[in-house]
Formats: sequence, C-alpha cells, structure tokens
Amino acid sequence: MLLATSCSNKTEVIANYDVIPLPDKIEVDSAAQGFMFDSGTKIVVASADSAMTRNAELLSEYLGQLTGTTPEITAKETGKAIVLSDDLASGNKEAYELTVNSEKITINGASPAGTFYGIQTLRKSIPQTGDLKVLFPAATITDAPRFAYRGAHFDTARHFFPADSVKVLIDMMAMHNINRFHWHITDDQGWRIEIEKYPELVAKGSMRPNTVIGHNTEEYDTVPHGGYYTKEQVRDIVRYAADRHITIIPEIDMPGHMQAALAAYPELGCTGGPYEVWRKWGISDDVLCAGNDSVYAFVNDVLDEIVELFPGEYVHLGGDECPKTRWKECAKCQARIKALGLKTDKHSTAEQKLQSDFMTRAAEHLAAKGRKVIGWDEIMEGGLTPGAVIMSWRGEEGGRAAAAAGHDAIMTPYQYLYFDFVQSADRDAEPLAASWGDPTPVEKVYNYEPVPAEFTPEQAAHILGAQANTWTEYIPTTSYAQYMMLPRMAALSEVQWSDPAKKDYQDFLRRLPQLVNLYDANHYNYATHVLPSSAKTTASAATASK
Ligand code: TNX
Repeated sequence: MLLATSCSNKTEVIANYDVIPLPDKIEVDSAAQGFMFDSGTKIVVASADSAMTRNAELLSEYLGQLTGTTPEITAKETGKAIVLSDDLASGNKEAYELTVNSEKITINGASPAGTFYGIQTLRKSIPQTGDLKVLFPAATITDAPRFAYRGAHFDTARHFFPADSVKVLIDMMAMHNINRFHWHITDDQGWRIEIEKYPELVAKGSMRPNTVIGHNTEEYDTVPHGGYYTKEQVRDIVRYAADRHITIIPEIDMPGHMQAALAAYPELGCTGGPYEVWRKWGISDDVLCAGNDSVYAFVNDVLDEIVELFPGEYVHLGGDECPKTRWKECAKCQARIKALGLKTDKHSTAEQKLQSDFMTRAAEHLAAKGRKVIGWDEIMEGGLTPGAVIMSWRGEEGGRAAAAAGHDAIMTPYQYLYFDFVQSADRDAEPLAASWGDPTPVEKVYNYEPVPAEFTPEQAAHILGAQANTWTEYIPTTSYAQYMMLPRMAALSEVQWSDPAKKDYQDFLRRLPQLVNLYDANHYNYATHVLPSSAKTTASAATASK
C-alpha cells in the first residue's frame, strides 16, 4: 500500500474499501482518477443539523488521527472536498452511499446515522497511520445494515469501569457499526448508578470490601472495590453515545441479581437481612421480595429516574436467574400468590407466575411512560410479559419461541456470543475467564446466524438483531475487556450488518489486519489468535491471576 514519498514529506497510500463489516456493494472504477486527500481537503456539511455537524467533527478527528491532517469543516462547497449530506432516498434509515471521484468524496446517508456509517467506512479504508496523503480510488459504495438492532452488552456491575473507559468502549462499538449499548449497570456485586430517592444504593451498594479470587475459590483478595456513575456522568455518556448514533439500553436487573440493593435497603428482601454487597460470583438466593408493596414502589421510583436519564425506547428489566427459594418460604410472597390466584400447573410454578406478575407490573409502569421493555428469556417462564422483547441467552430457544408467538426477540446465545468466554480451546493459554461454556473463538462468532433456517418471513421479521455480552466477573480492567472483545466484535459486526449470502471467513481474515491497524492507532488491546503472524503483536492477554 506504500506508494512513494511525494514532494512533500507525506507518505502516499491507497485506500482499500474492503472494510469490516463488509459493505453491501463496492464498485471501484479503476479507469477513473481517484481523490487525493491532503492538507487542501475540506469537509463540507451544508445541513445545520447538529447531528450532521457532529458527524463532520468526528470525521475530521478520525482523519487527523490517521493521516496527521485534520481537515477544516465548512458549510460552503469549495474546491476539493468531502461532502456530507443526509437526504438519500432509502427505506433503511441507516443506509448510505459513498461516491469518490477526482473532485470530491460524497457521503449521503438516509439519516445522519447513515452518513455516520459512511464515515466509518471511509475511515476504515485508510490502510495505515502516519503523516499521510491518501489516494481514495474512484468508487461507488452502497450500503445498509441487515439488522436494526446491533448490540453490545457490557457489565459494569461486577467490576466498575470509570466513565472514560465506558466512552472508550462506545468508540469501539461505533467503529464496528454497533448501534445499541446494553449497559448492565446493577447486580449483586455492585449498584453503580446514582438514584436520588434512594441514596444508600450507591452509598452502601456500590462498595464491597474484597472480592473472591478466581472461580469462587474460598480465598478473597484484600482490595476494596467500588464506584458508581453520577447522574451527570450518565447524561454525559448518553450524549457521547448519541453523537456516535448509539442508543443506550440501561438494564436494572430484577427481581434477582439485587443483593447490592438489598445490602443498602434490607427491608426490600424477604428475610430482612442483613445482606452484604456480594463478594463472590454466581446466583444469589436473596432477591427482591415480591410480596411487599414497598418493593413495587421502589421499582417504580428507580425506573422513573432511569427513564429520565435514558431517552431510548427500551429499558431492560433483566429477569434472569431469580431463584424462588425465598419466595417459597416468605409469608408475604405466599399471601400475594394466593391473592392473585396463582397456581402451579404443568407449564410453570406459582412462584414463576409471581415473577411474571412482577415483571408485568414494571413493564406497565414503563408503558405508561411510553417505554418498552426487554427481558432475558426467563421472563417467558411464568407467562410472557405483554409487549416485552425477549433477549435469548440460554441458547436460541427463547428467541424462537418468542418469535413464533409474535414477539420481538434479540439473539444473544451464550454458545456463540459470550465474550466473557475464552477464545481458544487452549484454556491454559487464555486469561482467566468464565468457564461454564465452551470457548467462543472468532470463527464461531463469525459463523453465527441469528435467524433460524426454518423461520417464515413473518417470524424472521421478529428477530430484531443480535448482540454479544461481556460479563466482567473475571475482567477487572478496560484493557482486559478489550482483549476479550477484539477482534470478536469485528466478527459480530458482520453477523449484525452484512449480507449472510456473502459470508466468507477466509475473506474476513484477509480484511482483518486493516481494522487491527485502527485498533493500534487507538491503543486498543486485542487478541491475536487469528491474525497473521506478521501482524503487529503488541497486544497481550491482560494479566490475570489464574
Ligand atoms: C449468566 S447471561 C448471567 C450473568 C453472568 C454470566 C456469566 C445472564 C442473563 N446471566 O449474570 O454474569 O452468566 O457468564
């Protein structure tokens, strides 16, 4: 890709549009003259729309980072320019068209989000970093995503990650055309978001004095762990994500995975406690009491503050792994089961139906505020919450059943899309990771197909998309998280974005090193299992005690 050193001392390189995720259609006109990006190039954005202005600023930043030349942004078309607009006629709002001739590059999106994905493609086509002039070959690229929901989940509860780290993860998602960040923000081991009405949630619930070592050994470290996001930080992160066309879906996991909240407000549990912010991993028997009216008031109050912070359409209510041990023995829960007339039948137990009632109440509260809910596939157990979107994690069965019943579903089966699992069969060569499932190597992620083959078009339309989950029991740092996510996120992005008919793992591997250059430019840590041995291998498995 290195051409020659021209009269200025900039190195001239040729852009390569074979990026990840692979665009729908790339037509290069090798007979025509391409566009030379250099210090004379400006970015033109005619629209006064703030999202388009932000797009232009991000493009300018990206180009500056890669080439050493940060182009000026102007509203008037002048000379050689990269022209951004958002009036492409397309049924898909995230579609874009990118055209390159000797005079200009135009990126026209069907919305500012579409333009943004064209910007990502342009940025990813630059094959290296340095003090560069870039020759963009004459071309027309037309592109649109396959799925509207392209998610990445990250758990900031098991370990806390500072706000700046969350922004870095959002940048990584944007680079992979991901548009939904599922933010797992509360769990047994830490409550990490400020709720004004319940100040003890963060005062007590965000701190644990120490943490179990490894896979629930009997040994504990001696390091207090804690942290939470203030409302101001959350608003800033929501804005940062929105600038990158990413909607945040906050998850307040209930009625299980609530031990940190119980440590702060023991009266919300069946036994009254005392409870501790959990110092080990797994599934806690201590959950919210479903027979106590003040618990329902608590849930509504918390959701009111959550809705006020997160403008997106969906709130994730969790619903996973809620043992019924306490409810079975709790007089209040049993009284409620009786009052509601819930009975065990061959499909579900009375306690499962109680959970369904619990989730439905929360969903109704949100519906009154114009919001929809997502829940883990367990929420189907005692009767599906009306209108809820199912997130299918214990395999694909939940997603299949939901779609068959006319519900929307998001596929996130652990067998393919869990980034907290090791990425090679050689566990000893991998950092400490979740060990309850088989490894999920890059190729396995790449070959995942979210729509079951036997689905009718009507059922297929209920599969909104796919998402990968990164749980952080064993992931204490951002660099470690990056190692677990990259390059699996690249494989995920093709599952979410590209035409499955064009799937070709070898071709993906051929295109990967150019994306890895961008990882290097951003100082991201990544796994090197599938990279050619000639590729830079500055990355390393983050240190972890095994
Ligand atoms: C299962 S996926 C969980 C999480 C754990 C994860 C570890 C899901 C809904 N629940 O609470 O962190 O396994 O891999």
